[in-house]
Amino acid sequence: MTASNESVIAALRQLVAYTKLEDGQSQSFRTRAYEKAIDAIAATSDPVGDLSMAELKRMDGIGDSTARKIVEFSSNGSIGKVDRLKQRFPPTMLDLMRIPGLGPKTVLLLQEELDVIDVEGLTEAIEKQQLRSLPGLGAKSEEKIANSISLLGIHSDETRTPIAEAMDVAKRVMAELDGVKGVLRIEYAGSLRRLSETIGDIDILVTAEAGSPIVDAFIGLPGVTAVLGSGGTKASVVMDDRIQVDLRVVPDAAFGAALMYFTGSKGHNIALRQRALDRGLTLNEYSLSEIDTGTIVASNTEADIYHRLNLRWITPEVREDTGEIAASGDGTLPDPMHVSDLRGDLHVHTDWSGDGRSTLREMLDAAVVRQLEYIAITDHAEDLAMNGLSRERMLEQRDEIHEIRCDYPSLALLHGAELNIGPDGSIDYDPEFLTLFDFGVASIHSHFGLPQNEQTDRLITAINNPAVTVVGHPSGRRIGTRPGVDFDADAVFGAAEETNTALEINSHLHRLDLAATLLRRAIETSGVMFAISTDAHHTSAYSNVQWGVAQARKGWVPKERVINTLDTDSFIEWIGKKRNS
Ligand code: DGT
Ligand code: CA
Ligand code: CA
Ligand code: ZN
Repeated sequence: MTASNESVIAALRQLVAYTKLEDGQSQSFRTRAYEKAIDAIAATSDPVGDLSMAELKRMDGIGDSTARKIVEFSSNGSIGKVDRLKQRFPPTMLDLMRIPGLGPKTVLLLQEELDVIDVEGLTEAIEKQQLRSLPGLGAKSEEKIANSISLLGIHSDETRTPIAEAMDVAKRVMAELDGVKGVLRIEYAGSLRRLSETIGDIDILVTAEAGSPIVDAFIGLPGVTAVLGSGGTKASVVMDDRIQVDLRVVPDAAFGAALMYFTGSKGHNIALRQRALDRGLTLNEYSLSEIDTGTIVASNTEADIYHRLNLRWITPEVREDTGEIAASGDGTLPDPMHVSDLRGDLHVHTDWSGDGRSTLREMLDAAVVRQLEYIAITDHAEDLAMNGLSRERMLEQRDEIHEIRCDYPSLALLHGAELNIGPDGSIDYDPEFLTLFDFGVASIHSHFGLPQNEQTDRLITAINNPAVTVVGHPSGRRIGTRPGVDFDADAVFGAAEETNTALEINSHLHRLDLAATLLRRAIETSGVMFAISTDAHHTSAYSNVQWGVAQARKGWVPKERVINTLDTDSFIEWIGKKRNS
């Protein structure tokens, strides 16, 4: 069986992580080469597991040594270098590298000097004040690391995984299982399907023809590091020493009922079961049926079951037992948004930014393929260290955009920038220079630890700036590694509403920013508008918009509250309200 692209990417990601440890630094020419190859594979639909060395090397972004490793993985299911490095560095050391303030160098030092290889050991070492004596560290870094651990709630018995990582694993498992003989349908369920921020375990549902070797294939997948149990119709494994995956094989006719049951949440299931009982029906993972006669009234699709309970189908993201059943019953649950509702992307980088990886033309070509009607190019402004553009570069980019505009007649092309919100709420450049931009996203990229009142003032100052059309990833959080800034949500929503400044829903799975609870609060208590943006740094990242839209659904955000669902003229008119006031 050919290795799926998802598996190849996962193997290369592991290679990157272990190479960082081997090198003792977070970036090197080797890790950059692997990362370039990951981008290249993410951008192609061709199965790279089928390609020869020579064919791989012909792909843009894949060099000799990476090609060799891909071929090795395709034929052996593992990469020798990774296997060797795993002997030196236990996988728990990768968990340590995820803690803010802990780079590969420090993690190596912890292992060498203190024999610390996991979070538990690290917590102990901090308690004994052992970190401060290590070269390059001090009492201050010790405190900072202790703080990260407690803020993030990471401790030894905490095994939840950030959704971005869990989703990668799930996609990879599904891509592999797709090739197994007799498999009919595959879907992920559980908290992952509900778009929870962190995932306890991944739940995969499969329907298959009789005799399909699905369970055996599952427990033998590349990346399985332990089999926790397996039977005729279910199995549980651990992938990459990191996350549990549960497989359920269900009858095809019961797929809807099973998907609904295993999607949960448990609270949603219990409330629905009560609703069924009230109607003389019983609901379980096999069907909705009559209590008296046992006759099945619905089982094939989720929609059939909801309809039979006098409800419209409820999108998985809101199935948290927080009022969605009543709201669906009385018609107040917003219609779930779809990717096709969006007409533009308002936060897009190119390789003009230090961290952008596709050219302007590549980004625009891909936008046309995605049938976008408008786009704001928002490369980093000058205050962002390393990656930002000087005034001169911004002016050059403005000229380039002006020149190529006529090559993209179907696309309204805005020249914007991603401005940096300083600790006092000020932004890059000066007011006069800022008027050159058609559009501005302003984001927090530093000073995450200020107290709430300062963060609130900071955001409101930026919101009051006429150059700021959208506040990008407003909390600045990175799920599992950095808590967002603490701000008075109602004050910020109010200021944004009043000034016609939109708040971003950032589509990266490691951000999903704003959080769903804040979105829901904003919708209920204010008239603030949102922009669902990809913040793409590569053409392959446009597809992340599916997560931004899912996050909007999870926050009960109706289409009418999202500025990039507007047609081009209405959109330009909307941004003009602030710019021209
Ligand atoms: P997780 O894995 O902690 O992130 O959260 P879930 O929601 O994926 O939970 P999990 O994997 O234990 O179970 C998957 C779904 O199966 C859950 O969302 C609802 C359903 N389920 C599991 N146990 C029960 C139960 O005891 N009663 C009911 N009604 N549903 C259950
Ligand atoms: Ca689960
Ligand atoms: Ca489970
Ligand atoms: Zn950005």
